[in-house]
Amino acid sequence: MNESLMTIRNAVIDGSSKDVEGGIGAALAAGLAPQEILESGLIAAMSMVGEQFEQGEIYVPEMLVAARAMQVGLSLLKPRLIEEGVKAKGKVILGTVQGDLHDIGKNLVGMMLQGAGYEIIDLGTDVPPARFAEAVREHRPDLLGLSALLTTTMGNMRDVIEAIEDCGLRGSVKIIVGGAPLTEEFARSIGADAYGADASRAASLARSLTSTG
Ligand code: B1M
Repeated sequence: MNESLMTIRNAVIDGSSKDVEGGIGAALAAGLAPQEILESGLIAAMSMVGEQFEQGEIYVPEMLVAARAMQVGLSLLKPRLIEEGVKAKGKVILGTVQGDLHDIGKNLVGMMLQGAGYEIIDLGTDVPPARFAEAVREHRPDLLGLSALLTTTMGNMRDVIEAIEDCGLRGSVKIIVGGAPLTEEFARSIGADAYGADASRAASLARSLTSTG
């Protein structure tokens, strides 16, 4: 594997933002594609961090510094990833559901959608159902994207969809859900329009759900 990708992985795992920055600079200078740096460097490192956490080798503080280093890497790659963005194809509201603070995947989905030409309104993390419904009423988006990383919070997606139904707005917006514990079947069971397994799938789903042709 390319040496700079190794540097990036180790730097994320060690929580060293400075080395992530150096590694990404080196990888770009070596001509690696931003998508490859993202997948084989940053995302690969994060799944190793997850495994170490699961095995009790590291704890929440280490996971947090790794996440910060990953965010630094994402912000460096962001301009490259959205470079191809053209004029807005539609409006998307994004958020992580109530009780859940994980936002790296959601941010990545936001970047990919921005790169695909969508205007993004990001409500952040730990967003209550009423806040989602209020934002849909206010902004009238084409799409609503919900993220959840915990088995204990994924059920809150159903509450968001119900809140939007209760306001009579369900017919006006397509809903994509995603996050590591979700499945296609779960998405269907809560009445979402689509399940995005990853950020690039979310972008292609957005394109097909909003295409008029
Ligand atoms: Co947490 N955490 N965490 N964590 N964390 C997980 C999710 C966990 C799987 C770790 C583990 O045990 N192996 C586990 C969940 C277990 C479960 O429920 N099954 C877990 C736990 C238990 C917890 C705490 C409860 C720990 C504790 O306090 N004891 C706690 C909960 C806090 C809370 O939310 N209330 C907690 C806290 C944290 C930190 C704050 C330390 C930090 C988050 C920092 C941040 O996000 N700003 C953190 C991290 C970093 C992780 C892991 C290691 C990495 C998550 C990540 O960013 N992955 C994670 C383990 C893992 O996932 N391997 C873990 C990289 C990211 C690019 O992937 O988010 O999956 P992901 O997003 C993907 C897809 O899922 C998809 O596309 C993305 C990119 O392709 N996707 C969508 C996501 N949203 C989408 C939306 C879409 C479409 C696709 O459409 C709208």
